[in-house]
Amino acid sequence: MPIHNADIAGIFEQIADLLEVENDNPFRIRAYRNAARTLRNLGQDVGDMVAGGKDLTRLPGIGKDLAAKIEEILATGHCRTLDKLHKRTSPGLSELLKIPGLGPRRVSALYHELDIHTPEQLYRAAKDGRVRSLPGFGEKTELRILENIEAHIQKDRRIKLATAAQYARSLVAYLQRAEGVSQVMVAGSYRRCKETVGDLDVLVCADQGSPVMAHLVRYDEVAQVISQGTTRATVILRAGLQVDVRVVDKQSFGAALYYFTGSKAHNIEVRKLARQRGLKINEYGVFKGRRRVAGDTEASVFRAVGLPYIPPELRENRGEIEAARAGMLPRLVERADLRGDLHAHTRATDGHDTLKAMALAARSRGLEYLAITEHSRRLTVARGLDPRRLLQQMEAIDALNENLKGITLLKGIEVDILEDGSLDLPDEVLGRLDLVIGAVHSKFHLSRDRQTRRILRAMDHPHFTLLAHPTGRLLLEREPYDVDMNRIIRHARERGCFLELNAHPVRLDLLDAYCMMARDEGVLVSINSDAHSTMDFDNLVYGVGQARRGWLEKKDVLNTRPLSKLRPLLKRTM
Ligand code: DGT
Ligand code: CA
Ligand code: CA
Repeated sequence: MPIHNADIAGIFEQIADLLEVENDNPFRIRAYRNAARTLRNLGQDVGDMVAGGKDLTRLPGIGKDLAAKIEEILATGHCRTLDKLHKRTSPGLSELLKIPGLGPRRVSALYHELDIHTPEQLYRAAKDGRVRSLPGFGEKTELRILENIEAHIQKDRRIKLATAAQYARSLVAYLQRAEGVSQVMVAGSYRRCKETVGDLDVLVCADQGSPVMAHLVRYDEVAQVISQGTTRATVILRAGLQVDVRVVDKQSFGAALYYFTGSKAHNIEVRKLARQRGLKINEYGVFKGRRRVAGDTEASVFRAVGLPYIPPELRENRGEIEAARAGMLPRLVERADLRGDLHAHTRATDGHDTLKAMALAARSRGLEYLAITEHSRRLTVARGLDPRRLLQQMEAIDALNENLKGITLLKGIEVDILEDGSLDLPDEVLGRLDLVIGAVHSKFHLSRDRQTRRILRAMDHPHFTLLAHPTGRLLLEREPYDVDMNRIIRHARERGCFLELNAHPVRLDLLDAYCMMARDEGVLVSINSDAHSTMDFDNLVYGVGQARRGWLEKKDVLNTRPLSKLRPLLKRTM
């Protein structure tokens, strides 16, 4: 892993925060913060500078001591000063600093005045009303702290879908090897493709439960067995993920799969339907009196209650049951429907692979076009392109397209939307591209109205094609910025531009509810990988899962079009 300026800046900021919590010398603290700022604004990688023998002390705010620390971090990935601080302070303090609304100054007050070291202690103190009396806090702050800690603790218990998938795949493969097992499926929120999952609900089809349970608890990754019976067990994996495993026989497998896929709200509604027909549904089957009428497959369960099959991603009781009864279920988009990808980076900025490697990787994933959309100059941490470097890349793409077979590279940019809604590159450059993706990468905390108007203004730009990761949220890390998505979507329709559904597992942004809103307004959504390496094209499947949760069909997705149909859509007429 290369170490970027932002990584080093992050380490310096952590040092400054912890020193501030300890009430250390203010000048020392400020020195670390200044150095961090210098690094974040630097136009080139300090790693390259050091490799090229450049003198770091000529950078603003970097003296001998900090230059040595930068070199230490570049060489070892660590900074001993931070390691020492971590050893000296309780690990809870770093946790506290991560809670939104708690800067180092507040954490310091909590630590010194109330002896609070962890989020849990703070939670109790806030509940007891002990926090409001501290200078600089007050009742409102206390309440906000409570909410933020609740969210923070909650977040820690859920994990991202793509992370869960890694554990799920190996566990399924392992369980399949147990004696007498014919099928293993993961149900629950995982199967519904929710962006985060609380635990894994695994169903195993076998006649005998005990051998499966014995096999399960011998799994290398199992850290703790919470409970173990003959047909069900709950274990915790080393990664901290809880897994519920149930063994069912063939005739109940479909009913169990249906029941444990949920969601609970969906199940409850369908159970009502069954009751109206004099039927009873449970995890063993569908019953009329004591007679089983369905349950070996999920389809048989739906049939018994008079419904067509409803895909798992729709089972949230958000209108899918009514739609199913009316024969109006959407035909959800599938991964195989994607013909191209409109957002990718290369080594020219913060990607890891060359143009050609990215093109070949996209082709090997069945794509027929790939837009190269590097960051623009404003994003210095990513070594964003200025006009000169962008024009160079455009030439390289033209040359490569001459020789590539089976895939076409499109010329694009992921241009920063500046605070006033203008774009970070001149019109005459943008006008020469096949598409322009606009992205917000700064000033996340503008008021709702200003943030919304900033984006609307960017869309007014004649060359604007596509709004990248529309809410800016990072799953479990950063809340979405406050925007009026309804207005943005209506504006996109008026201006003839599109919204991205960024498929990166940390983003999955557009959110499912906004996918529906876009569909209702007739605004096409582009499911993009935002690939920074050749492997990232595999993430498209998570974007498709999210789109399916948002009820999108093939026709609602921009990049299901073949290139010939796409090109005219990218040409803005308004
Ligand atoms: P998660 O784990 O929080 O991401 O969400 P789920 O949906 O996987 O929830 P979980 O693991 O508690 O339960 C798995 C499924 O089991 C749930 O989606 C539906 C079913 N289920 C659980 N409890 C009940 C219940 O009380 N009634 C009904 N009808 N179904 C339930
Ligand atoms: Ca679950
Ligand atoms: Ca569960």
